[in-house]
Formats: sequence, structure tokens, C-alpha cells
Amino acid sequence: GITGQDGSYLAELLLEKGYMVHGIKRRSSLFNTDRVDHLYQDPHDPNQRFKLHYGDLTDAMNLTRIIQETQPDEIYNLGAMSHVAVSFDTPEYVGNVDGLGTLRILEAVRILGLEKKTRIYQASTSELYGGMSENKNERGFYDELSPFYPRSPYGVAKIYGFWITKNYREAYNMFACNGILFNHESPRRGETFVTRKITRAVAKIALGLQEKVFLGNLEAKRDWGHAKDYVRMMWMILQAEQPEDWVIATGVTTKVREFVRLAFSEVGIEVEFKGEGVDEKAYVKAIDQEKYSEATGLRYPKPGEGNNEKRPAKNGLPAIGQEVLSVDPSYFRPTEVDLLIGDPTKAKEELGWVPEYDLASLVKDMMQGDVLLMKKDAFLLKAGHEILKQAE
Ligand code: NAP
Ligand code: G4F
Repeated sequence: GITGQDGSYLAELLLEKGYMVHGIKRRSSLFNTDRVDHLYQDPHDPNQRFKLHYGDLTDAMNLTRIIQETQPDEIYNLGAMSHVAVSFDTPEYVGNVDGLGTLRILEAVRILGLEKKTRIYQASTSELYGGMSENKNERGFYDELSPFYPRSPYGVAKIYGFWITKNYREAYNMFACNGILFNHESPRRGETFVTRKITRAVAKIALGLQEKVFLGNLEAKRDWGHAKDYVRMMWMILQAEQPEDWVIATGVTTKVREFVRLAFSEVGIEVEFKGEGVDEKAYVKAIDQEKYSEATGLRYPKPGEGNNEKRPAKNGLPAIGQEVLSVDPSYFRPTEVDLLIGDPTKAKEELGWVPEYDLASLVKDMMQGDVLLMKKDAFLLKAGHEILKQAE
């Protein structure tokens, strides 16, 4: 999973710590290494500490060979088809990659006789809890003892990954741990997860490149942290004295609707929500010209200069009253996880984890990243070039 969000941050962290990092990338007809290209090292460099190998979690022989060749001290299994909604469309594949893929790594380590040498981190998830309210602890959070009730093929596959990791730890005395991580985001988050979909769309709307965004369930609540803080925890879990399972979360939960509001606010746009259920929409209520200019580098025209009145916003700056969000039920899931909130007390007290980001600084970081990204598109369009049509 080195080419993914977490894999790229973890690789940076491990390189900083002096590790030799081996990562597995999938063969793809296009380059798929954008997130780690800045880490690439020429294989002819005698001090090479970053190496990519072709491989796939569905290929046991390939995994076994790479593990044999590299003799790793630590394995972080971050590889997965990680999109919950997509898992309803590809349930067998998800079972194979996210579930059996975990077994393939554990079994390779065992067959190669590396049980005592190689520590293994398994990327488990808060999706295991399924948001069942009766399973929260007495303080109202999910913790290491809360029962599981997965609500998607992804969650069900990950539950196999969780238990087979625990089983190999108990059966073969392996240092194999689960990190039960709640949602974590960043400017590198995949574009189709809700936070990144929002920050990309808000940046485009602010720059006049897009008129509105369609989302699904605005009522869902998530415990959102920053991926940089979470990969640090992955490393700490493998440095612990004993192999155990750990919940990593912020302990704060927020509705999707509120994330939308915060993202718009970062570019000086106040939105108001009207209507209910599938008819709910968001409109531009006010624009803080100073904040808008600071965030986008564009000057927002003053009243009377023409752009502040209601008008079609296509290829223009956002206008007061503009409809910027609608609900599209096609983004609803057959079974939804309504609410996630985690209790990271164990990780904080026993491993001394101190996250650096809160929700406000996470949203700021993501918005700054996406405004910068979309400004490149605006620049290209202005110069008469075409831009990629990438849609969620
Ligand atoms: P991500 O951005 O979707 O990255 C997933 C990685 O897995 C990518 O490198 C992907 O390769 C790779 N992968 C997919 N299918 C594979 C296969 N068949 N064989 C080998 N590699 C494969 O996910 P993430 O957000 O970094 O999350 C990392 C891990 O943590 C995942 O296991 C995820 O399920 C889990 N997790 C994530 C969160 C979260 O909020 N981010 C929370 C809890 C748990 P390509 O780049 O080629 O697609
Ligand atoms: O951003 P999401 O797609 O993430 P989700 O389903 O919580 O899963 C992520 O976090 C898990 C940890 O809890 C990871 F294990 C998993 O790999 C992944 O990283 O959706 C968040 C919420 C959902 O309730 C969804 O229904 O946002 C809601 N939502 C509303 N509109 C939407 C949309 N989600 C997406 N992807 N796209 C929408 O338009």
C-alpha cells in the first residue's frame, strides 16, 4: 500500500528514521506512483534506501518471494481496496485482497521462518464496529473492547484481516498487531472519499471552475484525524513492548454537512443548508471578501461591480444565492455506518501518542492543498490548454 495515502506518509516517516524502505506497487497501464515519486531514488545509487517491487496482495508467490528477498524487520500491510461504497460493487475482490491478502502476508512470514524477526502491522479499521450504537462503551465511544458489526463487504473482509492477525499472534507467537484506525484524511486522500471530494469541489467552486457538488448522506458522522498523525502511531505500535491491538481516533465526531461548511469557510464562503433528505441543498449566503482573496489570491468584486449579484456562476466567481450542493441518492450505501467515534485513551496513555492536528487544522491543510492544485487548472485554462476531466 505504499502508493496510497498512508503508505506515502509512512514511507517518508521511515526514511526520516533511517530505514531501508521496500514497497509493493501494482502494475498499472498508467503511472500510479504520484504520491511517492518525490521519494524515488535511482537504483544505481549505492545508498538507495527506497525501493519499489511489483506485486499484488492476491499473489501469494509474489508476496513470499519479496519477503524472502527483503527479509523485513517490519511489515506494514496498508494494501487494500479501501473504498466502502465500491466494496458493494466488488465484494469478492475485496474479500480476496483485504481479507485473504492479510493471510498471505502472515503465512509467508511463517513459512519463511521469520516469525521471530518480522513484526507485522495490519491496517484494521473503525468500519469493524459498523456504527452500532448499542456497542459503544459506557462513555459513548468505541474502544478496543467494543464488539464488531461490519456493515459492508469491505468491513466484513477487514474483520477477517483483524482476526487472522490476532490468531497468528496467539497461535505462532508472532509480533502481529492491529491498528483499529478511525477515518484519517489529508491533502493526499483519494479523490472519491467524502472529505477530499468536498475540498476539491469547494476549491473549484471558489475559483469558478465548477458550479456545484453532489453528495450522498450528509447526516453521517465521522471521527476525522490527519493521516500524518496516524502513520506515526502505526510505527509506535510496532515499537511497543508487546504485540497488541490499538484504537487510533480523535474522540470527536462531525457530520458530513459540517465538514462542507468548514471547507467553504476556509475560502471565505458562508453556506446555508435548506430542505430535508434528498431535497436538501446548500446555497452561498455570504462572502468574506478579505478571507476569499487571502485564500484564493483572487479579488472578489465589491457590490456594484457586477459580480456580487445573483447570476449564473459558470466560469465565473461564486455568487450570493448560488446553489453549490445537492444530494444525489446514488451515493447512498445499501447499508450505512451512521456514526463513528473512537476512544484513543490506550494509545495516548501507553504509547504516548499526541496528535498534532485537530479537525480545523485538517480542513485548512486540505483546502490549502486543493486551492493550490485547482489554481494550476485555472492557469492552464486561462492559457488555452485543456485540463483533465476527473469526476467523482
Ligand atoms: P488508499 O489510499 O486507498 O491506499 C491503498 C493502497 O493499497 C494503495 O497503495 C493501493 O494501490 C494498494 N492496493 C490496492 N489493492 C491492492 C492489491 N490488490 N495488491 C496490492 N496493493 C493494493 O488507502 P489509505 O487511506 O492509505 O489506507 C491504508 C490502509 O488503511 C488500507 O488498508 C485501508 O483499508 C486502511 N484504513 C484506512 C483508513 C482511512 O481513513 N484512510 C482508516 C482505517 C483503515 P494503488 O495505488 O495501485 O491503488
Ligand atoms: O469518506 P468515506 O467514503 O469514508 P468511509 O466510508 O467512512 O470509509 C473510510 O474510512 C474507514 C474508516 O472508518 C476506512 F476503513 C475506509 O477504508 C475509508 O478510508 O465516507 C464517509 C461518509 C459515509 O457515511 C458516506 O456515506 O460520508 C458519506 N458520504 C456522503 N456523501 C459520502 C458522500 N461518501 C463518499 N465517498 N462520497 C459522497 O459523495
